[in-house]
Amino acid sequence: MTIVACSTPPGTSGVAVVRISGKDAIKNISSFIKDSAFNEKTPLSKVCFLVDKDGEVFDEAIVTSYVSPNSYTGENLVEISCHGNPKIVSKIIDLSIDAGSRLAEAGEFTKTAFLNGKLDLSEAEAVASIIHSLSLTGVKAGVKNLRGGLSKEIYSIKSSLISVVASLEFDLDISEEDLQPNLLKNSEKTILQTIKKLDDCILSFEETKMFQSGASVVILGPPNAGKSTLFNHLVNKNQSIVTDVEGTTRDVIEKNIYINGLPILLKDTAGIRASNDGVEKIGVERSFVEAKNADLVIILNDRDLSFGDIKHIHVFNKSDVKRPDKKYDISISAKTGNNVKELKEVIYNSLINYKGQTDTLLISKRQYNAIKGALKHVKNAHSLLLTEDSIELLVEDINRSISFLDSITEKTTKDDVLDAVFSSFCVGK
Ligand SMILES: Nc1nc2c(ncn2[C@@H]2O[C@H](COP(=O)(O)OP(=O)(O)O)[C@@H](O)[C@H]2O)c(=O)[nH]1
Ligand SMILES: [Mg+2]
Repeated sequence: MTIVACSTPPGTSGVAVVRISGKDAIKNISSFIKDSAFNEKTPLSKVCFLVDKDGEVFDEAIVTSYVSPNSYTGENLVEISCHGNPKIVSKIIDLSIDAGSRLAEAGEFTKTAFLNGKLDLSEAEAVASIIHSLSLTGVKAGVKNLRGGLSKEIYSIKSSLISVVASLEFDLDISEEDLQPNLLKNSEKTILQTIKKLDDCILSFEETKMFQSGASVVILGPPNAGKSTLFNHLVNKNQSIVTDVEGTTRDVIEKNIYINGLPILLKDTAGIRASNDGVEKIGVERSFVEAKNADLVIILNDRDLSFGDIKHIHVFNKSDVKRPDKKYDISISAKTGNNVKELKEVIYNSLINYKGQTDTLLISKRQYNAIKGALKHVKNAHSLLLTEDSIELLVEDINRSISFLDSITEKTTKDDVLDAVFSSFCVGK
């Protein structure tokens, strides 16, 4: 089946790109390209007139054809770069459909590329990550994986596990009681190295995720601590109302900022205090909900407030007029801006404290879950090895771990996994 979609965002633009992919893609365009010189043997890029059914020219476009298998999708593929008027785009799509194609679903071009073996699953996920990442660091992680970064690392972990299984099984075949003297020791070494590598992958994931989709940072503290003043200073705007009347901020106010390239959704909240005012009370409750879901809480001028598991820093504000009575992580003046630059560093370092022990970058929750599954079974295998209980069970655990690793790169896979991966794409990709 031949599919068609616009690959550029909807609306008016300088140029829009319509893509057509499928066995008949090149035949398909001949119905609306004047004097088409395209054929299914030679790729070609050419300025063409686009004509409607009456033969009237409705646009001049650059048309590029790719011949199977040398295209993004692996099929015959045509890209039409027309003027970015939505009327022109829909005319092209209509004419292509009249000539036998159908509208592509979200991610269908990349899914086709995957099904034709042009990309493995981790590479296809990289495409989504490149498109949607909120920071250049997130984009770079995607590009690395698009070029096979993750797949290579997974293959290398997998092959060392396979070698452990192979040698254990070989020995089992010879004699169950009489294993080679160094075999278990060597296997343990490989297993421990694998555990370390998988642990590193998991540690790096949380932070890669932040570079892709941003971290949420909540400012919390008593009324009048200067939360809104600090918020305004960090977002460089008078966004949040600052007064010396307690209880001014009642709703959560949020804004996107970047610190060292890290996308952050910064949130200003209502001051934490007991209040009889119904609206303010709801505001205070919301402040706590926000804080509980945050990646980092900045607690302003309240050394006694703490948040257990949730990352938090204690910041002393109004250093221009007061000295801290207790030990805070940092002392600032939101009003004069004193030490706010240093506070930004503290925020960044609190969020990103993993200093990258590995190049492997997981970029999706699916990959993360697979690595966790693999890790669980390698750890099981390790405890079985220590007790020297059952080599068969040990081998089984390693095999399970290998299947989890396989699911990351898999060339062909179950439909539900495929749908989960490709539904996050935009139409036209
Ligand atoms: N001297 C001084 N005053 C500040 C500072 N930060 C905030 N304020 C003042 O403290 C009052 C309350 O500030 P606001 O940002 O509304 O506090 P919030 O209730 O925590 O949001 C305002 O009058 C601010 O001008 C600071 O660093 N130094
Ligand atoms: Mg406020």
